[in-house]
Amino acid sequence: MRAGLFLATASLALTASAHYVFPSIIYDGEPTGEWQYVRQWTGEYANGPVESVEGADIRCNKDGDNGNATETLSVTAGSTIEFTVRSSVGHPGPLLAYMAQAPGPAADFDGSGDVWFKIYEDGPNIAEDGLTWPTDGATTVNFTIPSSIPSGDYLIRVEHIALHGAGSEGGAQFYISCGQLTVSGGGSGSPSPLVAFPGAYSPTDPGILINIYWPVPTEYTAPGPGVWSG
Ligand SMILES: *[C@@H]1O[C@H](CO)[C@@H](O)[C@H](O)[C@H]1NC(C)=O
Ligand SMILES: *[C@@H]1O[C@H](CO)[C@@H](O)[C@H](O)[C@H]1NC(C)=O
Ligand SMILES: [Cu+2]
Repeated sequence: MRAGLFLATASLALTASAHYVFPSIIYDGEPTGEWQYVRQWTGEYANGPVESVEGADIRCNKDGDNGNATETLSVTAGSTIEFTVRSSVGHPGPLLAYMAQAPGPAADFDGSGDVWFKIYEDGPNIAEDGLTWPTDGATTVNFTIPSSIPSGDYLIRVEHIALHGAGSEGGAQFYISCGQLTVSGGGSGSPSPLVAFPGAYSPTDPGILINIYWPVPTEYTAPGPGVWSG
């Protein structure tokens, strides 16, 4: 009886501690402050996920539409940007990144409308006991800013989708942060396709409602549009 209670408590603690958040950017090898260039969302201290793809929080997390407490980082097109993970990616699932050009300063942009294009997604390893992803346990993640995007201000949205409980609808967990960037040295590309958040995902997308363990899937398609090739 006592042992059973202890086990139940221990596994609850393990579940909570497996949560994570993306609080800061490392650029050009230089760490920046937590929530300096990344929009601090309400409740971030708990590292918890967004659980609905249909609510406003799927865009930039809870209250992440407001950028006036956040600085905007100068970066160059074609360079690599890294996000820190607090404390590490604790669940299996894909890593995705999107950008959206702001009509004015990034701090003033709420990210609404068909403005988001995908710049990155990773794929799984298919093993005998289920799907695994390369970010398992990662303490930082990184992507390249496409070299041909037009110069200007952007939001960058980093997203890790945890699929350990995704076999039933509503079970996937979305770990999301948005950063503010001023891109220089860009080109004349036309990023596409452009999608809206919410809107880009449905709770029954095959990359969101999926049992990654059994029967072991033979393929995996991440939700959202294809990656813009730049
Ligand atoms: C931040 O932005 C919100 C909404 O745009 C505005 O209502 C608020 O006054 C701003 N706060 C500051 C400190 O500028
Ligand atoms: C960038 O991410 C890849 C995985 O996508 C990883 O292999 C590589 O080590 C990362 N680079 C840095 C500098 O963290
Ligand atoms: Cu978790």
